[in-house]
Amino acid sequence: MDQLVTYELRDEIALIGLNRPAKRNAVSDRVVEALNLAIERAQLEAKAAVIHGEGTHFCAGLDLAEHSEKPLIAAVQGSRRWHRIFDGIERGGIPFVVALQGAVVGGGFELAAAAHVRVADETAFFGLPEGTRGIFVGGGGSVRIARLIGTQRMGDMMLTGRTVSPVQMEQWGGVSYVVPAGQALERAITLAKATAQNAPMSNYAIINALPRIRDMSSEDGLFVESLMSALTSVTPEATERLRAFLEKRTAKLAAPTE
Ligand code: 1HE
Repeated sequence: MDQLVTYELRDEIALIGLNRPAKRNAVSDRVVEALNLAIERAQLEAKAAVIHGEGTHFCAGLDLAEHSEKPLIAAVQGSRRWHRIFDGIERGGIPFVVALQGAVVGGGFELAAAAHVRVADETAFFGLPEGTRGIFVGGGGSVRIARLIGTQRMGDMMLTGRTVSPVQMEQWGGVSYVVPAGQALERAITLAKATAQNAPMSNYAIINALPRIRDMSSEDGLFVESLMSALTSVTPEATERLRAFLEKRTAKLAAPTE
């Protein structure tokens, strides 16, 4: 049987592909478990990861055929399972970049929101049709998507069932890069490689401290920031990288080209 989620380790970057294109990569229980295995494997052996979708759509969200059969308690437990698995992306040990094309819908958008960097191509469209389907988000969207684009915009998408273009989504803060059709995966890999060059402790701090500090009071956040700042500074990687800059052995920053 075909793998529901593909996995390839390429130059220390894990490429994780949703691979159910005939069902527009709809996320069934088996897909979410396969995704979990791929995420755990990536955390062990890769320096960064890219999540992408096979076919013309990134992900049509929750598998509605499977979901419609579920009793109440199984639906709650299923949602909590998505939460734990997506938390392993957002607060794991390595950066995740997501490459988006076609439908980025419902649970597909929630998955994308758990990644650290989002790249969409011009064919991408975003939707939260939960209102029209008689359900609610269950993959962490009410926390992550609401914080990315704002509760009002998320509520608008859920209530009206509208779809949003990648350019609009970039203006709203839901994606960071919009690229020509067919180029999202390539750009996502390039960005993942860039993140993989960082000191591991810096990446760990960025991934784990930032979302926690967001949930703290300003005073607690600043205190935790000072500890993370000091901790990262005393690592051998920081000592070497700072010295390399001062001795002009490393590249300077340059103004953006686009
Ligand atoms: C599916 C699903 C799905 C497609 N679950 N089977 N998500 C949605 O409400 C989105 C529903 N899907 C769509 O609106 C469209 O399928 C798409 C815009 C994504 C793609 O359209 P298209 O014309 O390319 O494909 P299609 O012909 O609609 O679908 C191809 C097949 O995939 C078809 O099955 P077939 O057996 O008739 O070939 C569809 O039934 C199937 N398919 N999407 C199951 N989602 C953790 S809570 C999160 C809550 C949500 O995610 S709500 C959003 C659910």
